[in-house]
Amino acid sequence: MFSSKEEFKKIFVTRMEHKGMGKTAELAYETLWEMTQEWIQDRWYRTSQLYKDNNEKQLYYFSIEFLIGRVLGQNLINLNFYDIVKEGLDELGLQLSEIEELETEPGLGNGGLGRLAACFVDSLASLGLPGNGYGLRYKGGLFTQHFVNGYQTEQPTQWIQEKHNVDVRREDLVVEVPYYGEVQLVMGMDGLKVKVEKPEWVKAVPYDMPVVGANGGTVNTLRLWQAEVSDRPFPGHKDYAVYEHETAKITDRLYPDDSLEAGKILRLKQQYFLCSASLQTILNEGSFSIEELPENVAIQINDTHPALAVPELMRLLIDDYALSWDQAWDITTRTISYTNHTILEEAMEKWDRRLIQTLLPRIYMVIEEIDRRFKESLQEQELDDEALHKLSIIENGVIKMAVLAVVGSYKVNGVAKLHTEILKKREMKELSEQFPNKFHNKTNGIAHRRWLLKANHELSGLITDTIGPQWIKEPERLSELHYFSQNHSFLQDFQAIKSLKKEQLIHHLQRNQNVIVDQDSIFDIHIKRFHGYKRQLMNILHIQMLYDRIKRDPTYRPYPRTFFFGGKAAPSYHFAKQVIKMINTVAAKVNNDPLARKHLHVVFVENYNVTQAEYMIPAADVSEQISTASKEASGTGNMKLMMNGALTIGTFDGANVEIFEQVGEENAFVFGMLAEQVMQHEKEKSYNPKSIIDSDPEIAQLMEELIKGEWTEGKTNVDFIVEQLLEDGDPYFVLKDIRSYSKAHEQILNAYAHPEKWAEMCVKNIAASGYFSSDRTIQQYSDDVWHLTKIPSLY
Ligand code: F55
Repeated sequence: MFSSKEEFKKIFVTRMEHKGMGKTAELAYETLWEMTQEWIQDRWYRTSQLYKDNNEKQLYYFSIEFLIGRVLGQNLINLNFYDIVKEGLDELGLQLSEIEELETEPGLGNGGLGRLAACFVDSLASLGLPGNGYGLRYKGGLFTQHFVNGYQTEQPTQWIQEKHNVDVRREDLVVEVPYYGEVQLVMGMDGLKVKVEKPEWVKAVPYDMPVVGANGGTVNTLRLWQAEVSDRPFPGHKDYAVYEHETAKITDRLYPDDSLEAGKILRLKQQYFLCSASLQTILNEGSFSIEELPENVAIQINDTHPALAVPELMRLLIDDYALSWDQAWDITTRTISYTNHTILEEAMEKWDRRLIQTLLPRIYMVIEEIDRRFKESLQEQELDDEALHKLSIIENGVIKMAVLAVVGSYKVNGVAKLHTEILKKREMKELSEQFPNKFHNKTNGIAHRRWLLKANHELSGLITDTIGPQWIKEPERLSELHYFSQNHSFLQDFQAIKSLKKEQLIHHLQRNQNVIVDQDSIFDIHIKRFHGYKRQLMNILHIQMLYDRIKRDPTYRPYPRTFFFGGKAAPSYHFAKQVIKMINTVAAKVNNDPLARKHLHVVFVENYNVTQAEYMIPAADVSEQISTASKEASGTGNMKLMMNGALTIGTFDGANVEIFEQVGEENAFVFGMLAEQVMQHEKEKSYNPKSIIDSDPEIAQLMEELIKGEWTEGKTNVDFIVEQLLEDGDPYFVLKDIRSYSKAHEQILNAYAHPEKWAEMCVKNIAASGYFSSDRTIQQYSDDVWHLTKIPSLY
């Protein structure tokens, strides 16, 4: 379409002229959008033809969330048009970055899990692998966060823009999903058959989005389902208006909870909607005999949210394809595999038996039979009650989705080495003993094309100028930067880019939030969802300690630091919301104190999302990864920050462990309890936070101030926090770890005092970050689980 800047400008200008008058930036956005879409269409079509012609095995990644972020800029990057377009627009007096700002980010996810799915589809396409995403087309993505009087408020977010849709409605591929109804046995041609009488049908309309791989070589599909009223006869056991209303609600909005299982009927409807619509389409579209499903299709379920895929596939194979139970089970358990993302008890999905029985009566029968047969298979072993409890799918009126997912799939993985070990040795010990070959690790990764190439185009340019462009295709080649980690001029260039990215973040914040940040301060960044175990509380308590020290000790005048926070709390998560309020309160106090302000600045970035992350991550000096050891399954922000040359202050948790392994502990700031110690304390209930207070006067003073209300403005918002720390036994070991955390921060200050040495450590981090590209993760999944064949690149 265009291969040079001049050509681009010519086509662009002609198109703009055709569009006539209007706001220039908006017209430019539309024009760019159309131009890239046209480019993509042809490749998209050709990719699907190639898959068909070669009968390629396809992977379907089922996920209730795809946190894709803005699309236009990423497509330009992956098509290698970004530079041409940027420079061309510059010459026309337009700024690409401003045009990009016009796109509303599709926030179809909560956090790590949803973003991982987005990185994975990027990597699949970039590696030329036949893999597609299946998800839901929520009308409203994750809420927009505002602070009112320091408290989080939530506002619904609409991302769908009628003018330039990022997806294509596929009327030709509509399927119908059945809810409710009565299960009956009917006599068919070949014996008794199960039939669900008078179900309530909901129409599932797919909307397809192209997923453009690196160099535009492969264009795969992200298919998102939208719920609409069915054209089929309505059974009439409820008011049609109620049915209409309930149907619209199915894909109306994303559940904003990333940690507590909601247990709500609407959530169950969403999950089934995704599974049923996707499976029906996969079976309809396949050009193979049903017995060969596992050779032609792999289905990966992203956590247990799509675990109903197991009984739904069984139902379709038995009821619609007339297979026997054993045949169906063999096929199902060779097609589906499952990824676990958490060991937190409260996040483990459990469904009330009656809820499933009412909403999905046939599915309930299938689950019951899976459970019965599994229990029967265990009978010969002498298992104690504890083991039987851990191995049961249905127990005490609830269905445990993780057990169903493990039993119904051929591979089960954790998302970092430590997490997988904990799954195998503890949380899922009994299951892993039953199925020793099922369990494996796949350490998460991130799409370096978004988190380095797109978010930090300047650093990417420097890397390419230094080691050549090969690293883009083979990110592990970033290791070649190691040779330059002591090269003075390279380090200077790196520092200049870090400053530039800080400046860009400062401008962004000034424009959006009206705060002014000191560019020369240390940018210490803590960005992630708010949760007790992620310990944003420990960070803010530490800032309070620093404030006290500055006030108390005239010799303590540390180098200026800006502590950035970003993240949302689930609307129902009271504790997390109190921590948000507390950070805002502390920020106001510290920032308004003339003495403290010279050394400390606290900035809470409102409405943290993918776009904000793209500004914050490249500007970071320090990456806060301070979860209570054993609790964070992996973390992926840790990888993004490392790849952008931030140094990690972190615990031995999740993928931090592997980050330290790759880069060396001497190039990070490691502190805190080990997972083993945490779990030991939990088991023996042997930790008492009061003992910390008795032995550490500084912590004692801080707690006293909190109790006295010195950190609140009249309102007693910290009461709840103090109660958790003292009365409730400090479940996330905040007081236990805060001393060693503080020491690690002192080490940071010492290291930062030597700029060149600091830069050397940053570069070593970048050099060691290639392992954390999701290209590596996806290749490993493909080799060990999905067995996909790379198609030759089209271009
Ligand atoms: C969303 C909905 C529910 Cl009901 C439960 C959890 C979530 C969710 O968003 N989980 C999530 O983000 N988990 C995270 O997954 C990441 C990718 O594997 C990990 O890096 C991270 O450790 C984990 O917490």
